[in-house]
Amino acid sequence: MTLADFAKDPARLASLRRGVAVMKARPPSDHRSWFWQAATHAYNDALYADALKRDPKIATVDAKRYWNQCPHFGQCSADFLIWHRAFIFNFERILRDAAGDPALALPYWDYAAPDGREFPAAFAAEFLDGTKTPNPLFHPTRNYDFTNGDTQLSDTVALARTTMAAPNFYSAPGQTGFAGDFADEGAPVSGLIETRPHGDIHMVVGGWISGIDANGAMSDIPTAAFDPVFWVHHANIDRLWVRWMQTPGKTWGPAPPDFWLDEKPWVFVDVGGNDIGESRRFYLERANLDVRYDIDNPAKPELAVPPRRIMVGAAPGAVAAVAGGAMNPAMMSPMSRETELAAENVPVNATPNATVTREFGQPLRAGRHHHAISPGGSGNEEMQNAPRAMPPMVGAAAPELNAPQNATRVLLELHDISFVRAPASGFAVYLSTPANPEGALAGLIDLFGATHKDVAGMAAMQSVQRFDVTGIVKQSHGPFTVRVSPYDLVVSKRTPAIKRDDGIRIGSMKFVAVS
Ligand SMILES: [Cu+2]
Repeated sequence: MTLADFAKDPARLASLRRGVAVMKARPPSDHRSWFWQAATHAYNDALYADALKRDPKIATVDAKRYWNQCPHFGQCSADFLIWHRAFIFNFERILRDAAGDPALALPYWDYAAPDGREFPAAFAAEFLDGTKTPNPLFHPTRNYDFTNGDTQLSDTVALARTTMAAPNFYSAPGQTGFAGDFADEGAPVSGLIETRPHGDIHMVVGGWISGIDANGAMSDIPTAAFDPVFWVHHANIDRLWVRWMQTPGKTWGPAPPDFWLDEKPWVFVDVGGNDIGESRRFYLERANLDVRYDIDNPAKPELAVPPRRIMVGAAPGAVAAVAGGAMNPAMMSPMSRETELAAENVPVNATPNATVTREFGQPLRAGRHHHAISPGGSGNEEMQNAPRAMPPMVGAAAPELNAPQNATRVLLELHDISFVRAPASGFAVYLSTPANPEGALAGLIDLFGATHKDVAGMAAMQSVQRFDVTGIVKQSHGPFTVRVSPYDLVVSKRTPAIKRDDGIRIGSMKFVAVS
């Protein structure tokens, strides 16, 4: 049920608070503790050092196996929804057990509803109703202007219209999916829901805490799940997934292959202390987890999970025949090549007050800086049915660069994204041409997790984001202008919000053809 309704019942709210308080009081080496559950998502060295002081036994935990498991570190973007569903499912059982209340279910923070636009009051107060009793749902590092009610979510973020209107679950060439892509490991094209509302809400709640010169917990991956509001945020992300599935006219887009659906990539520790981890297919079908929402309606059929293509035990030759054209092209073609078409290495500084532009004056063409991801294959191994997106602009390609002739996708890559403070605005990227100066939306910059430098045990990764601009590039030869436009995460209820410059920098931009 919605958090707003849930919070109206004092007994329910007390049960949630009790569960969280009990978990927080458990030693971090206990898999049912707050630390363990949050670290399962991600954690940093400071949090670990603090936990070690309280409980030397955590040094014996197999951290590699159980912690830092969230798929925000270059795993394919299609794992975002599935992993987080499995994660909150297991968490909910531990919370219920800790509260001693079999009826307790995680409420969801419905930010699209009129009573969900502000930070939830039950989580905001440091102490309970004028007492000195700490509120277990409080977290000290949050964006104060938002949690004290000075600002509320903008329509853009709260309603996430483009995300909810997406026709495809998984990304198809030229069309970013609601849930991302199962073939984009390494440099993801984030799924629509992962950037908005998911990432936007993380940035709004966490923000930048000027008093301590640090990001709020929610705006940084390794600290996010330590804030209790993380769980009601992710419960809503899971519910929005269900709502999207109930909306008529939705399709899967490219269906993932069976081996991907049947893989069991993750392990969690359940309430009883046993390792569990089901297949992606298992978590995709929410009936398996008994995940139910008040928006459920048997009269509204949901988009069904694609049936298994191959019967177990079928002759090997049947695989190719049955799987045929339904698979994602990138997945079918391990020999895929990437060709750089144009690059701009002068950094762009994005500001909350104005759109900044970067011109790609020359029509895109295969340049000298090409690189192949893997040794090129013979013509037979290239996609047979690929849309021929690119021919006009690659006429001058060197002979070994025939790849763009049958390019399946054109990507706009933003490299080396960084910021000084967790940004108080979001940024949308548009691609415009002389014929369309307004430009078409390429995507939103996913600033939540743009940098990974503070995650325990992980080397700093250069952050790359990719936008599939195949559709836009197909319609024009350019020249292209990339526009980085700020949008409001929140609106102020009193004075106009101050637009803070957060030192957001995009190191370089590239157009890349994938074939
Ligand atoms: Cu999240």
